[in-house]
Amino acid sequence: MYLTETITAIATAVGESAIAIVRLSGDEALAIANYLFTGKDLTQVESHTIHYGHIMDPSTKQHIDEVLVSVFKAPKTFTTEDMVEINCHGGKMATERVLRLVLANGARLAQPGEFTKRAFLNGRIDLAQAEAVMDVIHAKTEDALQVAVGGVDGKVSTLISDLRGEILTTLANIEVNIDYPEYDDAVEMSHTILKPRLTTVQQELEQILRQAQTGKVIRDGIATAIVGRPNVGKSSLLNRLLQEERAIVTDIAGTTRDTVEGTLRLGHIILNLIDTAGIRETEDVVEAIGVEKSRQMIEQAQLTLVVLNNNEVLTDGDRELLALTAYKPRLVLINKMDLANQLDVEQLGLNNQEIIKISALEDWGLNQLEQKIQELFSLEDFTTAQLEQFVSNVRHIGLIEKASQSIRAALEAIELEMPIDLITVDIQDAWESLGEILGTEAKTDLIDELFSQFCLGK
Ligand SMILES: Nc1nc2c(ncn2[C@@H]2O[C@H](COP(=O)(O)OP(=O)(O)OP(=O)(O)O)[C@@H](O)[C@H]2O)c(=O)[nH]1
Ligand SMILES: [Mg+2]
Repeated sequence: MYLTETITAIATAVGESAIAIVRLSGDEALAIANYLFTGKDLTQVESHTIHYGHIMDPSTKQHIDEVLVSVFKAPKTFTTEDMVEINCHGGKMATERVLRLVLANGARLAQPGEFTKRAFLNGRIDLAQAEAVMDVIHAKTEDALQVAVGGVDGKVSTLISDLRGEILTTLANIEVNIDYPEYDDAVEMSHTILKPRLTTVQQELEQILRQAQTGKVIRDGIATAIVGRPNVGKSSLLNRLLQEERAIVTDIAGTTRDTVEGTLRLGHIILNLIDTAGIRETEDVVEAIGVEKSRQMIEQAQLTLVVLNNNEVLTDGDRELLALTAYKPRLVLINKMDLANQLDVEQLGLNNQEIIKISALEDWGLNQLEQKIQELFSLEDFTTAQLEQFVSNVRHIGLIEKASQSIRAALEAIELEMPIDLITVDIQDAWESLGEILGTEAKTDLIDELFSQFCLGK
């Protein structure tokens, strides 16, 4: 019989806690745990039961910890293998000694994500579900959690599988026609029949992509860069929004050298705020690196907050920043409204909708800013049930876009009345792209890469 290596890891966070769990999975899991356990014979107990006892060092007969051991027998387990979870007292020492004993007696240390990887490789969950496990761990809001849980439950997988099913049926019908052109029963896959079918698939893909925009915002938040010349009050704004003194504020221009980050929750939306170094020409090497980074941030941000100073006249630096951000989602904040007006707003030549007047020092105008941001990223209305079907993972979104392009190419080929077997190639591409989401077509290095991003013990 082929033996799977038994893997182990501490599945709980490092540090002192009430309980810490050492997890084992594999053919030897029960035997190893039983060898170290004083209490019932774990190899004889029912599956899915918990047992009280001690972990004992077999060489010294010393009790290491008082524990509860959960026994899960294959195949109805997370990994589909035999699994044991040893619930130790949460001290770092006791837990590590238990882990060391498990390692010394036949198990090897699991790689990050290896338990979930086994669940995938053993066919209990597909790749999209495995990735959603990680999203559950990382979820920062209730909405994000709901999206992730839907993923683990396989709601997204079902959506994708159903679409693949529709595509496969179409492909199969075409094959029958090509192989048995004289076979009358096979649906004639003429252009006229293919077109409405593929159009439906295309509409479904587009609907998924539309909702994915919302899903992605809920899952990852919006990368929001705060930019402006030195001393206009960027860091003051960040601190106000986060309601804590996150960034250093002084009246010295060039205070912020590196980016400072923080998350702000606005209703369904999470803003990942990034305060940047004030942009200007500078001889200072450290500051210059910061300035370069700020420029990159403008590139990467999904939303830019350009901060201007009401108490100064408009400069070339301001104009440059406004030009740099003109074609991206942005809001222009005129700060220091509590001071005398020097800035000529008319000179900006901007739409009033884009401009918000604030005072970071006296804390006003920020409600209006928050309102504007919510309008800008107004999320489609959705129910909790829909939330669970939202695709939110960038890898999945990319593959759905690819599938959508292939179907569009097929539809164009139909318009051009190309031969059906050529159209088939595009339809097959779409089927394969969707398969990559579920992992049916995934390559080994992609799988290794994805699971390496997991936590230890998951
Ligand atoms: N009067 C007034 N002063 C402000 C306001 N916002 C910020 N300041 C002051 O402006 C100075 C610069 O503020 P910062 O928040 O450090 O400015 P910054 O844009 O982050 O500056 P750099 O990091 O150097 O680019 C500090 O003395 C702040 O107290 C405001 O709304 N009104
Ligand atoms: Mg600053």
